[in-house]
Amino acid sequence: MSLTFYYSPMSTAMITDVVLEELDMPCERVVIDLKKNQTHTPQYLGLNPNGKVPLLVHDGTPIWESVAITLYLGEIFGVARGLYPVPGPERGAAMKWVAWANVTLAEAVGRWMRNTSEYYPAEQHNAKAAEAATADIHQCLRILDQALTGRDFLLEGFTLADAHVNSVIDWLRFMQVDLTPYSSLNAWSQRCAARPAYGRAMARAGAAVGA
Ligand SMILES: N[C@@H](CCC(=O)N[C@@H](CS)C(=O)NCC(=O)O)C(=O)O
Repeated sequence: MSLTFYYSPMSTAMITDVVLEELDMPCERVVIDLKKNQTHTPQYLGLNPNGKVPLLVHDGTPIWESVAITLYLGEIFGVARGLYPVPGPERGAAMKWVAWANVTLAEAVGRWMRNTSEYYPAEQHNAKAAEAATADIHQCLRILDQALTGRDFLLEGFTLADAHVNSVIDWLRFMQVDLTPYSSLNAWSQRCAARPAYGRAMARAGAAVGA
């Protein structure tokens, strides 16, 4: 079997790296330098026409989009390891949280960033839109905090659902959003970060960016 993972440290590709570590998957890792535009070479675009990381090539088949990659890995390699539930209601619950993290929560975070962050030109910022995005983010955080109250993980034990939701929470923390009001969420996020697989992925990324 051949598995090649194209990624950049401290990017959207981190969630896939964490999942590969959780699965203990032997794979070739190819670091892509976004500053050098390495996702826009003809060779790379031939594998991923979006010109983005992450990209996984499994036995010659390119798979892009982190949700697709991680669910694919979960289905093939994760069920036996308990990282992804067997088909049935528990799998539905896992998919629900993965979709929620990447569609509902990430959409609100992206909207908030477009209207507040220095990564986007100030003249494109809209105060009312920023206010609405902030309210939507905190509504999501309340939902998550409530779902985690009285339990260690979103499902029975750590799964892809936790890895995905926590990767968006990491993004919010990086953007210095105050998460302290959400105590169950914070305790859970610490449990996710204490996992050896998460530690290995972050240590590798940190070493690559000199953090
Ligand atoms: N929805 C995509 C987003 C991928 C994405 O935006 N990747 C960024 C890094 S965070 C990228 O590769 N940007 C390079 C570019 O646009 O040139 C996924 O989850 O895979």
